[in-house]
Amino acid sequence: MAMDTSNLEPKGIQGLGKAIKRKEDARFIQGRGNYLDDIKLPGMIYMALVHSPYAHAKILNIDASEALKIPGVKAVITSKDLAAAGLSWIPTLAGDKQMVLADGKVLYQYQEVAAVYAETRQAAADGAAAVQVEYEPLPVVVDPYKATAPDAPVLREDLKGHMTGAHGPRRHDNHIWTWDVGSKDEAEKTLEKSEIRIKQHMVYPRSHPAPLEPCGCIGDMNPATGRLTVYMTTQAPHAIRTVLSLVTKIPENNIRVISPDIGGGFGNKVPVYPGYVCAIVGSIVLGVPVKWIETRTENLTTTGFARDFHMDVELGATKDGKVTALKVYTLADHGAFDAAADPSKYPAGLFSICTGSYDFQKAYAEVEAVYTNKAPGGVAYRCSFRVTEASYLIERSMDVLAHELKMDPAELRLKNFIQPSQFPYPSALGWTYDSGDYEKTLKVALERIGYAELRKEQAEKRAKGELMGIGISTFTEIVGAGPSKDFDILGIKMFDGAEIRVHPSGSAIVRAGTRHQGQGHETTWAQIVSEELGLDVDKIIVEEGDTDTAPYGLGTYASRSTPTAGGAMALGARRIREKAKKIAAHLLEVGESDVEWADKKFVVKGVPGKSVTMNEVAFAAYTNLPPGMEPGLETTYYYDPPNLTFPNGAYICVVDIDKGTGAVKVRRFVAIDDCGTIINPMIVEGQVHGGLTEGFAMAFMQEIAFDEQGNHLSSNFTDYLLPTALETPKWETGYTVTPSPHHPIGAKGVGESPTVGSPAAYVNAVVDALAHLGVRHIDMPITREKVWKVLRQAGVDSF
Ligand code: MCN
Ligand code: CUN
Repeated sequence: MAMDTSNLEPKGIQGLGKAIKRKEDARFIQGRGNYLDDIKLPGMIYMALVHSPYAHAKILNIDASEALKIPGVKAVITSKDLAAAGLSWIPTLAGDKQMVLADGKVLYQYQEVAAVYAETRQAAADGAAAVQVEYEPLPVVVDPYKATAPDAPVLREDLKGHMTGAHGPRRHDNHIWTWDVGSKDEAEKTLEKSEIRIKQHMVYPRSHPAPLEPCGCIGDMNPATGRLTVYMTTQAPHAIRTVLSLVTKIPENNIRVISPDIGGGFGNKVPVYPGYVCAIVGSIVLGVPVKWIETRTENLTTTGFARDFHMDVELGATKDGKVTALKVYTLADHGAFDAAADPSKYPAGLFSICTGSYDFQKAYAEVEAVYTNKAPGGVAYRCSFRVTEASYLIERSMDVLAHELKMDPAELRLKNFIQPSQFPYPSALGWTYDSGDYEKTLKVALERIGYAELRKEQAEKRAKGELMGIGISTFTEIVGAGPSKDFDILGIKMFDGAEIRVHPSGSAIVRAGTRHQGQGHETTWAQIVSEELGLDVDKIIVEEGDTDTAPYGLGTYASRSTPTAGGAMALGARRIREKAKKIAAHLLEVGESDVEWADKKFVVKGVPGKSVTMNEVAFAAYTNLPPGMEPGLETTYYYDPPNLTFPNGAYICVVDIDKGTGAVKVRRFVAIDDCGTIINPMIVEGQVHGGLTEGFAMAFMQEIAFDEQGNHLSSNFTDYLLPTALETPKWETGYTVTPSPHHPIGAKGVGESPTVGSPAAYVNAVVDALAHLGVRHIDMPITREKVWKVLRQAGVDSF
């Protein structure tokens, strides 16, 4: 069979807006990716973890003697051993601290209790199974509301009696922090005066990113040189290096973090997990490389949970549908440790974007985070750090209001959108939206789906007793974590670096501090540089993920790569172009002011035939320079964006519901996104398809659930469902382009928009289909069983 080599054919200069195939796919589709588990180092041993069967229990004794008898088992460590190294607890990115291995008690089912090191993976697993742990069960709190009760069991004994936490005063023993924004007084007064007032409780259930590749780490301490190399599935290698250095006191230049190819991150690979720490500690102590890689169950039960937001919203409006005020109270279930990766200034993440696309003059939001007997939560899943919850809240609320007003939900939105003339728009909760044309984006979506005809069809179907619904979500995202004045990780300011080196023969290597996990940076960064420098896109290699070579950067999450590193690429390339221009003038034997950059070459003004290409300039940069000029053509550019970017979109979903079974079929889904200038339309399309599919899964299929004893009910893929091609709808996508005025190429992030924006569209569609039966809200996941119950309660006949 002939190999498809179209990806390897010369592409020439392919700048912004070109739908070229992903450069990285050539290696992925040929099985030549280099993922963590592909890495095998000489003398490497393996680690497995012992997990707690209880959600809350005292540890009376840990006996490793049987484990140590298993052939190949080299060592077993517990919290006590880590304490000797000062590593039994580690700081979390959210300002809390977290046990590495259970210290005296366990706080959630599957919590890591001991680490076993062995010559083979199998021996490590056998060793872990043979460790005997004696537990004394304690009362369990799973419901976050119960965790706030005065008689609730105290989970974090280390904090007992602490009246102040990382982010202010604590209200009760399971309280983490309360964060609020906006004026409560003004919002309440306005609500009282409002002609219409709606209230709604809604839950965004706990979910999990479940990337194809689970998390893993190889610690490789070289006892001869004192140099520690860490291969880690991480979305933020530099931040990890700095934190590792601060925690272990190993000088940062003696730590190299390599994040190899990553099989999906989706936020799951942002936090620091106990397994990482134990693999590194094992290597330091044993002097050999130690590999740890999760099983699927470990991934689903112990790492990176998201959502679990329990929200109460109040929204005021005039009788003719102008919104007046928004007030939100949220109880956030963060599990046993506050491990969220929220920047310190915003403990509730970017939830304060909850006024959405609408011109609210008054707003107030309060988020209270509590501990429960669940794995650390509040972490990321394609969320822009709580924007998913905020967007769901406001988009669902607008539909509840439309229902109350008996107004069309599209009309209600059009009436309340922030207008193009209002940008830069200061929101009531403190953001400055950069740009957008919400009305246009919605109108494109309405037109594309044929909204008016669908409403007619719906009325006809309703008359016949058939169930059809149309759901709209016109969300505003906030992405790009930077600028450094507002954001830091444990004090490390958030900006991003790009290094560009142009070689004499006109090829280049480009490096960034971001780390893609499937997003296509090897292609899009090359396209930005190709656009700015006029170099062939396939002659630009992009490298990320090795802290020894990449410039410092804060990593890839919060759809920040394009807003930050993308900006650094463009500005770095422009800086190179300034020098190149001087060389071009020298080659063309004219003054610099006579040269202009036109059509991706340097041209003598007014003499179109007289020009030099960047390839020629690159060669001259090493061979034929103007007198006194430093040789070479390269730069490192650190870009600290002035603001975040605010992508938006208008999504419309059409569903048909089977009266008998409660099955919901998504008939159509139109997604119009606006992420400003598009670098690669094919990649953006892929991002949108993936995100819409994940949103679909959350809306209809997924929930990380627990029973009252804290038993995890979603620990594998038969209980936590992933959508396949069979249930996934056909997506209809489109774009409007409102460039970001402050971004060097006008681009906004897009990676999370579809997961942020789509859940409300699905739920709104289902509720719309059932609204005439008195249904106002259904919490996700909207399973067949839930809909079936609603239908039977409403007295709907099955046939
Ligand atoms: N892009 C573009 N034009 C734009 C915006 C983006 O061509 N106007 C391109 C970018 O250059 C990049 C991709 O689209 O190649 C996504 O860009 P961006 O929105 O900047 O997001 P990041 O690269 O920072 O990726 C992070 C984002 C997040 S936070 C999650 S979670 C998520 C997502 O990306 N995880 C993913 N998409 C994912 N896609 C895959 N395949 N795997 C994951 O783990
Ligand atoms: Cu919120 S998940 Mo992504 O930011 O890595």
